Order: sequence, then C-alpha cells, then structure tokens
Amino acid sequence: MKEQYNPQDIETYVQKYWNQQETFKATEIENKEKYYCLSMIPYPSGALHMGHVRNYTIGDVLSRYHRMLGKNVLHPIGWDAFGLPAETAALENNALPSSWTYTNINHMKHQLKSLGLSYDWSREITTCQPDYYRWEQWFFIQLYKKGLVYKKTEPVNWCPHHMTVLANEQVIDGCCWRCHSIVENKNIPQWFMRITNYAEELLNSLDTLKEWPENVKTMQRNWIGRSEGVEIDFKIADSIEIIKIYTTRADTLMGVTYIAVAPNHSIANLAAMQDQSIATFINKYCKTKVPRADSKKIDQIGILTRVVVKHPLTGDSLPVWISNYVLMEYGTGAVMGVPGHSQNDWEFAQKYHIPIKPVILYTDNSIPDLTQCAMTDKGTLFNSGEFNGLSYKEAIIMIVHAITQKGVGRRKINYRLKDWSVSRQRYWGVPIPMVTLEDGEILPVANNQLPILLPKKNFSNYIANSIKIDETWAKTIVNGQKAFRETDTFDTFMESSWYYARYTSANYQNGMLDPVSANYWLPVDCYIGGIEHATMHLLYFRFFHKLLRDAGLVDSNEPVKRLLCQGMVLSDAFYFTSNRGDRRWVSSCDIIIERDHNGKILHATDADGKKLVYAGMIKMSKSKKNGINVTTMVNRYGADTIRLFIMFAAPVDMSLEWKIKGVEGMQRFLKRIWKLVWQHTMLGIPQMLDHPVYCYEQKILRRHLHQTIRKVSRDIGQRQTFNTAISAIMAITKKLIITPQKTATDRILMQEALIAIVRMLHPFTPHITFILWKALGEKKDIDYAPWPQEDKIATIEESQVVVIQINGKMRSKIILEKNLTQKEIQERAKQDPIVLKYLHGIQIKKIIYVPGKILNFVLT
Ligand code: ANZ
Repeated sequence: MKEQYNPQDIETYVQKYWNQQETFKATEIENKEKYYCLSMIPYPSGALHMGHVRNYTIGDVLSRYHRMLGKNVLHPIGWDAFGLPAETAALENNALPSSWTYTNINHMKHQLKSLGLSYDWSREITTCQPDYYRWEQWFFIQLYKKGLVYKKTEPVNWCPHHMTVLANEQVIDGCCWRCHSIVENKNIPQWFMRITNYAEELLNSLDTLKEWPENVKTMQRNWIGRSEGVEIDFKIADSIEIIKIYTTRADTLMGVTYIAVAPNHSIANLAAMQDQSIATFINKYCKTKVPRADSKKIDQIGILTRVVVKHPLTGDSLPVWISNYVLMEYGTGAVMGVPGHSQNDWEFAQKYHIPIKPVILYTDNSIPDLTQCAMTDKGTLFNSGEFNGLSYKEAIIMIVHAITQKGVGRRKINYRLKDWSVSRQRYWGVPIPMVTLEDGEILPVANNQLPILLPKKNFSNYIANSIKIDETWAKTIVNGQKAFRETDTFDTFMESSWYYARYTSANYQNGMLDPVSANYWLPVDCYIGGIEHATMHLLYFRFFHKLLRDAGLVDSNEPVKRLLCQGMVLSDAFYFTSNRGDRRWVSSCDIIIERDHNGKILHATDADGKKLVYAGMIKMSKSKKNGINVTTMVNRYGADTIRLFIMFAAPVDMSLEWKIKGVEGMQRFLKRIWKLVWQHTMLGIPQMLDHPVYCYEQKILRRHLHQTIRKVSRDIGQRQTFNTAISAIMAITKKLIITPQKTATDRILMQEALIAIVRMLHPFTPHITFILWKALGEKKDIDYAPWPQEDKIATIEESQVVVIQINGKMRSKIILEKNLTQKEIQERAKQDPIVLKYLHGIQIKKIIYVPGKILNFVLT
C-alpha cells in the first residue's frame, strides 16, 4: 500500500485482477441461495451517460452486497443492439448499422469495465447476433403454431419520417416518440402478437407484485384499461346492417341523440364511397392519428352521413356522424352520443348543434343544467320512459335485461390494451421467420432453416430498409414452390422482452432456454431501470414470461420480484437567446461560472464573455448540452469516487443533482479513509484478542460501530436507502480519525472498525476497498468476504433500572439494557429469583407497566 491514494493506479490493477480471476462468473450451485440482479439492458448508443452509470452502480452495489451475504449472485450485462436509432445514426455517420453498433459496444464495454461493475462477462448477450435472435425466431414460430401470432391488414400508426409502423405505446400525443413527426394512419399487413389473450392475467397478477412501485402498477392497470360495459346494436334503417357501439353507461341509453363512428370505421368507408364530400373530409382531417379521447384535448371534427339508425328500444331515428374523437381501436370504433352526460359528446353536440337530452338527475333530484357542460355524475333516471326513477345500478341491470331480451345487446369486458404489432419495415432488426408461397399461403420457416440471417450489406448497396427490396434474399423455394420471405423485421421490444431469461442460459446451444438454469435463477430478484419503461417494456416482458411459462420453459408466473425505478440525473444548464429568439444551449465545459460561498451561481458567461442565463438543474441531455462525460469524470476522480457520489447524492428513486463539489467531497472522504488505514497499518496489524477489555470511551466507540453495521445492513438490504448508509459509514469514520491510538486495545478496536468499514464500503467503492482489505492483513479477496455482523451486546445503550412490584408493592429492582420491549422486560422480570418466588404457582391477572420505571404484576 502506498501512502497516497491514487485511484488511477489501483483501479486498473484491480479490474485486471477480476478479469483474470473471473471473479464474478456465476454458476448454478444447488442448495445455495441465489440472487439475480439485473439492470435494464443498454442500447449501444455510442457512449455511457450518467443515467447509465447510476443504473448500473445501483445494480452493482446490490450484487456485491448480496455476494457478501453469501448468496450465489448472477449479475449479467448485454446489448439491446438492433433498432431504428442505430440505423438512423449509422446512415448519418456513413457507416453500416452493424459496424456502428459493434464499435459502440466496444467503447461502452470499455467504459463499463472502467467503472468496476461486477458482471459475469461470460454471459454477455448481443441481441443482433444470430445465436441470440435465432431463438426469438424459433419462439415466434411456436407461438404462430399455437395461434398466438397472426397477420392482419390494419390501419397502423405510421411514422412518415422513419417510414415505419409504431406501436401504440410509441405514439405520444399523436407524434412519433423519437422524431416527434405527426403520426399517420396507414393500412398495411402486419404481424401481431395476441397480448390481449393475456390481458386479464397481466392485470390480475399485478396484485402479486408486492415489491413493485405502486405507480408502475397503476400505470400498467391504466394501460391495460379493463372496463366493464355493454355492447349495443343500432340497426341501420332500411338495411339489415347494424352499427355496434360500446358503452360503460348503458343507463344513459334513453339520452342518445346521435351515433358517431371513427373515420376508418367500415360505415365511414361506405359513406365515403357514396359521398365525395365525406371522402374529402376523411382524407383531409382524419389522416393523422389522434390521441385517445381521454388524453390531451384535441379539436373535434365531424361530418354528418346520410345513414340513419334506429334506437334499439324506442325505434327513434338517429343520425350517424363520422368524427375524429371516436377511435377505431377502442371498443367497436363507434359510440352512442349522449351529450347530456358525456363531456366529449357534449362538446361535439354543441359544435354541430345536435340536440342534448338530459336523462340523469343530480343526487338532489334536480334537473341538470347542460348549458355549460355535460352532467357526468351517476344518479337517478328521468326522461327515460319505463326506466324513470331507477338508480344507476338498477338502470344498468334493467336496460341490459331489456336489450338482451330483444337480442340487441350484451355485457362486454373491454380492454384498452391492443394486440401488439411487431412488424417493422426496417433493415436493422430480426428477420421475421415467415414465408409466403406463390399461391398466397403463409408458412413459418422450417426449424432446420433457422436462423434466418439478416442479409449482409456493404455500404455501397445499403439503404435503410433494403431488406424489403432485396429480391435475391427474399426469393426462396419452399416445398418445391416459389416463395417470398417476410421482409419486415421485428420490433426491437421483442429482443428486450426475453433477454433477462436468456442470461440464465446465455451459452446454451440446444434451445432457447435451459430449463434447469432458467428455473434456478428466475425470477429476477431485483430489476433496476427507469420509470419511462413502465408501460411498454415492463408490460411486454411480463407478457413474454407468461408465454415462456406456457411453453414449458419456465415455472414462475412473473419475471421480476422487485422492481427499482431510479430517478433522473440532473445538472446545471445554461443558454443564451439568439437573435432569432430561440434558446441556444451552451455546454458547461465552455462556461465561466461565478458562485457565492454556498455554491449558488451568481454569474455565468461563455468563453467570449457573453452573459448566459442559468436554467437550473435539468435532466442531462444532448439537446440541453448539460451531459457530463463519464470517461472524463472517471479519469479525473476515479470510478470509486463517481460511484460513491452517485449513491450518496440522492435516494435511488429521486432525481440526482450532479454537483462537482459533491464529487470532490466524496474523493476527500476516500483519501481520508486511505490515510487512516495507511497510518494504522504502518505500525503493523494488531493481534486480535478473544476478550479484550474496553474502557468506557472504547465501549462507546464500539457501540457506535456496531450500531452503524446494523443501520447500514438495514439501509442497503431492506430500505434500499443507500445514501443514508453511506452517511452512517462517513460518521463512524470521522470518529475513528479523531480517536487517539494510545493503547493496544485502541489499536485492536481500530482494526475491528476498519475491517468492518472497508467491507461496508465495498459494494460502493470496490477498488479502494479491495486494496485496503489486503493492507489490513486479510488474505482472501474482499469480493466474497462475509458482510460484517452486528455485535448485539455491543450496541446496547446504557442500562435502565426497572422496579418490580407485586400487587403494587415493591419487591425487586432489575438492571436491564435499554430498548427492550415490554414483553422482553416481563420475561426478564419473571426470571428474577425474588419475583419467581412470588409468582410460583399463582396466576397473573394483569400487568401494569410504566415504561422504563415500574412493572407491576397484579395476581389473583
Ligand atoms: C355512452 C356514454 C354516456 C359514455 C355517458 C360515457 C358517458 P372507458 O370507461 O374508458 O371504457 N367510447 C367507447 N368507444 C369509444 C371509442 N372507440 N372512441 C372514443 N370513445 C369511445 O370508456 C367507455 C366510454 O368511452 C363509452 O361509454 C363511450 O362513451 C366512449 F354519459 O358511451 B360512453
């Protein structure tokens, strides 16, 4: 050990050692408790950002902690390597997606290694490699055979910029989630996965996920969107055709004044064929995808058709409108318009002067005023003929009864969740393993043909979706017939839906998963990632787990026991306003900042002295130019300092403010502890005694040490408040630094404390502790050293004297440690020889306890 702490020297040395020793290679060990810790798979975007570092450090701290608890830990990593961003970025950089991706992976892997993350690199997965995606193709075919995937021509969300279909989840407020172009509707043949078959289970088993954040479960519940309602048939006048609507408010049936269908409903298409103005309307207004009626407000637009329907109970004629506020993919794509009681319908009726008929009274039985808005409360029916006077519940029962009797309606459970469209018209993805014969028959690729490799490209013949037009690749022969391969590739959410399972059998060649390994490791014990994945990835992978279970590949019902969603990483951002009035963000590297003594920013200018506006702490991003370069930070301060700062600066689920002063503070702390160990070990390693005799001050210090062990264990293991664990370690270290080392017992205690502190710090700062551990005389590596155990006796606070009374008379006094419960005090009192005599053979009627003072046994 050198006198000076130099992270650069020790970190590369320790990392090399781990690499050579394969310290973190995991194997299945029967009868050993396992712990599978997983951070969300990174997308190889080019370089790690601080959000990654936070995510992986949390995973690493947990993995290392559980390793020290003696568990068999699996902590893998890989690359979610296919996808649109790679394809776009590669094109922009004049590179092929594959070389762009692999270059990024190499760089990011190097960065990950520089952080000292304890991964089992032998299980690394790269999803764009055929040995991974062949099993995805294989599984898709199994699902096809089970009827769980199908092909259908459907209007889809079309991103005109990326020229690809987007899943509903990838459309945010009507725009592409990546490039924000307005999403269009387009009819194309698509492959779908029947996630709706699992809607009920995906919803119900959320209740079994006791260690998932409530907000994620709520988001999933809303996303699945189960609603119990009624489907009602409105017959078209002078026709045998009907329009089916879906409603959750059958009690308002007598208040219907019109019907509205979605612009892509078959009735709308039919009307368009007969009426040019309708065709123009649909083309003009309804090409773009609109958000759900309940999301951001949209401008409602409608057109009246010549179609008239009959009310199923009164037989009244009702007009049929086409409107963009009705969504094709919800319910039946048609609604019964009840402007009196649905706000959407009210706004539509106001705009197009459609009659508004109130049918529900306020709870005080007054007639609702519908001049300003709809009355959406549930109440008693009026204006509803035979149903007048019924309550909401009674009315639903009676109306459902009436329409069922007539055969014009039925109860229906509806889900907002739609089947998952997995086709993408892009090159850089897993080829969908299906073929279409000349006669139109669709077949899966034969097993012995798998994997269907992505055609290799060189840059001269590469264009984004070249797989689509690569005829030589697409043409094939199946069963002696000419056939065409499917030229779409999978949505990359497919790859990230099962990678967690493949890690358990990463090198298994005989199947998608080795059931023994998969069932040994699964479910994942702790999964760490961002909340932004709450509805897409986290729902798809729960779905996939159930598919894997039903294919007999795994036993469990859910992929992950505990979900930990980490907060964002924020940093200072600065801008100036350009002559054109837009904000120009300036990178913090180019800024001269003046601060007050509390670190508050007083003044900021760019290199040329131009005054900048301080925008506050905002999420690190390329666009705001406030990202902090990971490699620069690691080179300057060392990985241990960065890791410690990240874990200390905020609770895991909260936003973390990047402050260089904080980073420097962490570095100072590590230097101090290094110096402490150096000074201590310079004098040799003290021989431990079996029963050292401590003086009062030493007892207090030992108590603090063991209380710290208790707190840190609890904070990391149960509460996962890593920041408070670190501050407890810092507090005890501070105390040790000022403790004089006069006697041999002082040194023994120092040794005991340092051995414990180094182990408690190890999950956070694994390099420095690796070296300090050895310096403290330990022979084995710290990585598998046991977690320190609290000495309960040492943690006992001062004693307390409790007076024991029998029937109100003092009979004895006992000296006990503090912090005992009443029950514990009772038990100890009963063992007192005097009390024992009184209680012998007699029943206790009552016990009165005055905390910390008196315990009175009232006897019969
Ligand atoms: C009549 C009615 C009267 C409605 C009333 C509400 C209030 P949830 O609960 O989310 O399932 N709806 C049905 N299909 C639709 C579609 N394709 N596009 C837009 N809106 C649609 O919502 C069910 C309600 O959403 C249904 O109940 C329907 O409006 C509307 F006083 O029917 B209601």
